[in-house]
Amino acid sequence: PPGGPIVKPLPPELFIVHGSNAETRWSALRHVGNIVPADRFFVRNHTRTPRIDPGAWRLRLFGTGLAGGPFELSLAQLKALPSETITARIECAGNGRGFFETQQNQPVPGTPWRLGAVGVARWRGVRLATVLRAAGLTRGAVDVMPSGLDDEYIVDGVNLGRVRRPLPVRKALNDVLLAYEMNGEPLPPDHGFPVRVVVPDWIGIASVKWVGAIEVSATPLRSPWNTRYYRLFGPDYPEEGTLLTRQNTKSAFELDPHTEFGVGRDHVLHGRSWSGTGGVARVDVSADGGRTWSRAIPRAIRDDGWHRWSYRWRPRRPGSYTLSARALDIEGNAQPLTEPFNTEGYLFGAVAALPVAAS
Ligand code: MTE
Ligand code: MO
Repeated sequence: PPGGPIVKPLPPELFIVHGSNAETRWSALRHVGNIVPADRFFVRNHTRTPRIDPGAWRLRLFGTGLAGGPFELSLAQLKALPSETITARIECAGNGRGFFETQQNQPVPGTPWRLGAVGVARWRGVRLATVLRAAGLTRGAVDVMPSGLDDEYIVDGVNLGRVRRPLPVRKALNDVLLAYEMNGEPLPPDHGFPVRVVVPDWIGIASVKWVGAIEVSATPLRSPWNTRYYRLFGPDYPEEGTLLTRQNTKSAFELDPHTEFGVGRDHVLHGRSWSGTGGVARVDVSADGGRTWSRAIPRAIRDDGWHRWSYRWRPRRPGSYTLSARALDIEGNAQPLTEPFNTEGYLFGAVAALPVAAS
């Protein structure tokens, strides 16, 4: 379903716009370091970017998982709590969805993202654990459900309410941040000003933007975003679907499709691989559509958010070539060559072919 308007400029050399969502062009990361600047970071809005008065903003915690009733914080009170800065990647569960159709001939509804619905930023804020404890979290709490202050989401005339998705209390207490800065600046409006949730390694929907309330519950919570959306449905999955939590592993070249290269010369190709399953161990690259593979060279001593690599390539004859990159995560899982179909087109993690040319 279509989203709503984005506030920041979306120059065509930096973004591919899909209706009112926008993905980063991979060529726009060619000269960008580890951290994606906010003005190049993808945007995924279910409706539209709201404008929120930071002075009037409150975070309200409530529910059966708290002792002592509802709890409220102003932005000044949140900022007075101990802060932390983390590098974390946010990636839409649908990133790569377009390849189900273009590469596997399996059309699916939803935004036909290529591979640009992902970004890494430095996020500063307060640990959700700190706020939950201040609010009187009880030992019986099981689910924590942040909800956004953007418009209610209406699909086919049915109002599904505010964007919200339960998070198990275990994850909420582990590494989740209530962020008020992105890359050293206040969050931009499109990325959740004044405060968003950042859930490292999980699908993007967990990282609720413009958070206004958090329900803390002693019984499991449900919302459309953990029942009808963000589950894998289809012939390979159980009837009730498989709940999505962590991201999978993907790779991309910092190139636009159909880039032209000079024949008989060396070219240094740059790319990145990333994984929600703990990190990338190794990346192989093929320039012949997957017949032969060679090892890519890491570009950094230590990965932070993603694994950046390079690969030296010399096309010997003019014509069309297919570039592919395939990562192996630290658990030993390689990106597959085809992705099992699911009806919503989530988590396309297969090797994506990039057509280029040499002349
Ligand atoms: N939070 C709210 N309140 N409303 C939204 O539409 N979209 C989610 C998530 N948080 C969304 C939201 C989805 S699907 C993704 S992928 C990420 O935000 C995108 O974050 P970004 O726009 O900052 O890149
Ligand atoms: Mo998303």
